[in-house]
Amino acid sequence: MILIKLGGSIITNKEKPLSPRKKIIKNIVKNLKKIDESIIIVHGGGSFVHYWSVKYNMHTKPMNYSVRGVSTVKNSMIELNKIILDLFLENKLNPYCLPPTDFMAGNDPIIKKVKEIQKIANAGLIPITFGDALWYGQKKTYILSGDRIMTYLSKILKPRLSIFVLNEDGLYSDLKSKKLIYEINKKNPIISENKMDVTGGMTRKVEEASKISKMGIDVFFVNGNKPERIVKAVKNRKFEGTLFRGKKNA
Ligand code: IP8
Repeated sequence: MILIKLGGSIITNKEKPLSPRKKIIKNIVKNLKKIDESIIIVHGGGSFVHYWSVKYNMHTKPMNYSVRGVSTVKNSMIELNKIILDLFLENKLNPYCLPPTDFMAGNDPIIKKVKEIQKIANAGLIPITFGDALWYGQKKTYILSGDRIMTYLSKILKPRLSIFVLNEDGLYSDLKSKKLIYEINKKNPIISENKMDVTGGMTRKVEEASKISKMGIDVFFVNGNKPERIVKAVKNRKFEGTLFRGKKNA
């Protein structure tokens, strides 16, 4: 099984609130059709959801956030999720919408429920889940990032590969020249912060990718503007992007 995160920066126009990039999503979906293993999709919020999360000052820490904010973030995420589901269906793939409330209790994954996701994927459906505003308990809520979901699913389901689809070629050693890092060998690469992203943007992605690779799973960062690279990563062809090589006990 292959686990794929469609980052918010690739599926939405981050410069413009509430704007999906339908053409790019469609191109990605068309390439996903070329993969003949089962896949599970996680997607981010991009300019749909982070716009509201920033407005209502909501973060990943469980707190008493504005109930209006929780409702609005959730609603906006559902809107983006529906756009993605429709594009999968229109392009003859069979998505299975799976909000994280289906497999999360507080901020813990429900192992039995997560294992069920694998069975859904094995049956030929494509489970699609997403980052969300979630109930924590005792009047508290929190923002669960899709990147964190990647780590939970990787830990429990042990995919053959975990892929983060980005709006960039991968990680750069130098932002000016955009010199690509083909393989991460530093323990904690330093990444610049993005203030518009309440869940931590690239910093969180690198953090979660490092955790997943330490489970012994290869993690790829690839550019979704060139979606054939996703297929290349899966089919072990000449890969372009950044690899976090799976190393147990690293
Ligand atoms: O874009 C979105 O998930 P992410 C989380 O993967 C929310 O961090 C609801 C802001």
